[in-house]
Amino acid sequence: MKKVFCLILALMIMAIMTGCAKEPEEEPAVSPGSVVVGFSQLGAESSWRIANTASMVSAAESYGFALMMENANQKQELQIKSIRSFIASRVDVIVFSPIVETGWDNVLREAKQAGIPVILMDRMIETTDDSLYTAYVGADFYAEGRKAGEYLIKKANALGADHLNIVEISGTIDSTPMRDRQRGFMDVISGDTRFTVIDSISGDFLRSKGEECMTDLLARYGADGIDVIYSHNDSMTLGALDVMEQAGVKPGQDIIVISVDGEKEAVQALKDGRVNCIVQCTPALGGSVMSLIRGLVVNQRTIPRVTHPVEAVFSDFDDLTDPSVEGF
Ligand code: GYE
Repeated sequence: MKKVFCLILALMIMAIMTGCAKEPEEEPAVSPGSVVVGFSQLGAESSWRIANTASMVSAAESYGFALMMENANQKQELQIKSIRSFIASRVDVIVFSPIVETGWDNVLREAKQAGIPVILMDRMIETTDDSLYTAYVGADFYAEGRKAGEYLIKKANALGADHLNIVEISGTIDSTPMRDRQRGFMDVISGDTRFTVIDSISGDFLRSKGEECMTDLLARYGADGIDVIYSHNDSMTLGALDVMEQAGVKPGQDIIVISVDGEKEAVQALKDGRVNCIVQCTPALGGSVMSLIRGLVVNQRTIPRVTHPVEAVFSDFDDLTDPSVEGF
């Protein structure tokens, strides 16, 4: 009898304790600023990047986290330096958007030794040691590349085209979006003999380089030699549109233009018929990142390893007056 009583008592105490340990999901369990997030942004190369930085700043603010943010101006050395300074400052978590995929193991080992978790935001790294980061939040760039290829097949079918020459204006060499947008696109179109990729040059995700690339391409092949432009982001696309129009070429009609991102100016160009397809890539990743940080640092929970946002495709096959066709 005594034993049964003790057991019931123990169970009651456990129930009370677990009840107390549970925290409501939505309530911040910390005082404002007591969680410090070190964030290394890679640069300010595009409208996408600027919107992404703004998303991180406003999400950190609404979660009550202190954000130590540094911008690396497109230089990997500066990102490594920032990460080292976050380690020295003993931040609670490090978030960074790696400019390229390789070369991070040493600095991430230092973060691991210091017991500071790392969340990759937007881009991935290539490493043999998966314990060097806790989670990745960002787009599925391979899927984006595939969507671009699938659009092109649909377009070629609709036009009844028997052969199309494609030029690719790629993003920053060896970055995840560059590698995977290319791979996804090629995997979809390469078995189809109607398509030839005649050239691929990098515009580093910059509008100014998009202009330069387009100038080179027109000089090399002439407008008649190019049927399709596949550009890895809107900033480069917008630069290329300017150059085409100055040369008397009608983008969207004379040349099929496929782009990625979905910034306002590009979505407008799609509505105006100067772009044919935009594969959406959202820069609004701040909310997901901060929510993971709360789970990991504040509530000490295991967090999902990979989080991909849901993304759409907008194209000239859609009703572009639909209010969901909107840029950031
Ligand atoms: O598409 C481009 C930016 O990594 C998803 O980087 C990002 C890419 C984005 O500069 O505009």
